[in-house]
Amino acid sequence: MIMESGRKLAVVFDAYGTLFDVHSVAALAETLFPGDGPELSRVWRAKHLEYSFLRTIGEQYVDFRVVAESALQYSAEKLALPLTAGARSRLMNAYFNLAPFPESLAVLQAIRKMGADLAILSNGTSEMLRKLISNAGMEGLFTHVLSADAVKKYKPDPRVYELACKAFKRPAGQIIFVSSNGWDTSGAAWYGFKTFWVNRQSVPPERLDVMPGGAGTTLEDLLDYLR
Ligand code: LAC
Repeated sequence: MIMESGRKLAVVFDAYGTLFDVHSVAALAETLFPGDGPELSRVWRAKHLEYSFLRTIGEQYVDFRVVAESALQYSAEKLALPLTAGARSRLMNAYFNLAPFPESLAVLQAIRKMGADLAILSNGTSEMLRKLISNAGMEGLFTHVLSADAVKKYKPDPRVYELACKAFKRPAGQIIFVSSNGWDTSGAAWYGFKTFWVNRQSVPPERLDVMPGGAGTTLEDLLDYLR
């Protein structure tokens, strides 16, 4: 499956939740707010996404770091947690330093070894993505690191997915897009990419008129799909 139309395969990854574990902030959240750590992490992530969708629909773009901070503020208030400036800054710092999933690096290396070109296409800013990549020892693995910040819209706006076509200079049908977020693989499939869904939470498929081309529970399952 590596050579398609005589060209190298292009595999494009979502970042948050797919390569990097957004819930790795839960440990610090639990230290700061015993008993509420996992719930804070869950509400924070959901609100972060909701705000990114709303800001795109309402044409009120601010970058993903700012959206993360406002979503954190809201989530703490919602759960009645006293978020001091110090706690906010520690949680934001944890968000900038999310842990990769245990299999992320090895799977990326294996796909590179198969001869494919890799990219990240994420709502995160370039600066946020650079830090995650460098912390995880993933430098040099990606041909392109693409941020929604370039078009000031968030996925699933088609103008964000278009960044990958422009970068690889090929049509959407010749790109495989990988995400753990069902809404993201749906948006990518609407746009025309081939998609692979890393269904880490074993949730039902989204009912949005499209289905992923392949699915698994960790990135390791992507290796089988590509072979
Ligand atoms: C990303 C988030 C939204 O674009 O998962 O990386």
